[in-house]
Amino acid sequence: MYILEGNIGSGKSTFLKKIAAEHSLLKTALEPVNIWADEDDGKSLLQNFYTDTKRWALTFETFAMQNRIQDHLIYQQSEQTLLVERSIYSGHYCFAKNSHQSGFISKLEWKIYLDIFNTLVSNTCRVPQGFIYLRVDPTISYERARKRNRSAESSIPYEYIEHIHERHDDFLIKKLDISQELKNVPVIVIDCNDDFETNRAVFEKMSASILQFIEHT
Ligand code: TTP
Ligand code: MG
Repeated sequence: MYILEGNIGSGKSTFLKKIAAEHSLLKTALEPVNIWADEDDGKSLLQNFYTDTKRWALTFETFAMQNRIQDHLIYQQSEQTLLVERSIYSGHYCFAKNSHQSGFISKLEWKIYLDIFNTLVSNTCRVPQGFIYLRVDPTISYERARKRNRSAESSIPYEYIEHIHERHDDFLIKKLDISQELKNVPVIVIDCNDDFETNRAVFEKMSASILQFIEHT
């Protein structure tokens, strides 16, 4: 299993859809964002998170963790090469950690969340074969997320995108505060500032690097 990581709006879903259309042997899985964007009682969990962050951060991060672990357990059984959008690791090291550092999750809530994370993840999940980090300038991911126009995300502040960008760099480039086992997982960093949705040459260059990485790790 290989994991495609990157900020909100960096282009992960766009890349997975394009590569799946061209490489039928490569199995891909999109992030289950629909579950969080489902509108029950008029508001989705994602919308609640962005409009009343302190109230909803722990609920959102815990539910997202549960969803990601459930998927990870299925993916790690697969014998095919799988390319998956986001993971329990970015959910934890980028999003939940950011919610804690930004004060959206209190010290007590963080302790509860960490207890659940450490017990479940260390006992059930195997680290992936590699991480593919689609790295973009936060101003670009902000613009792409706005262009995509997911209704629950209309209130995302630019500052949040900037923080999530820093958390991705901490996790995948600086490898800050992560376990040795995770540090040993190879990471390829792909600069995705240039538009690859419409520019064929840019897409081909990035897919060649990613396919080569998968072949050699
Ligand atoms: P997505 O592929 O939806 O971004 P993502 O999957 O990384 O985001 P999330 O973390 O929320 O899952 O791309 C966001 C938007 O940007 C989409 O409308 C397509 C547009 N886009 C471009 O215009 N040019 C590009 O080169 C890319 C990659 C995306
Ligand atoms: Mg996506």
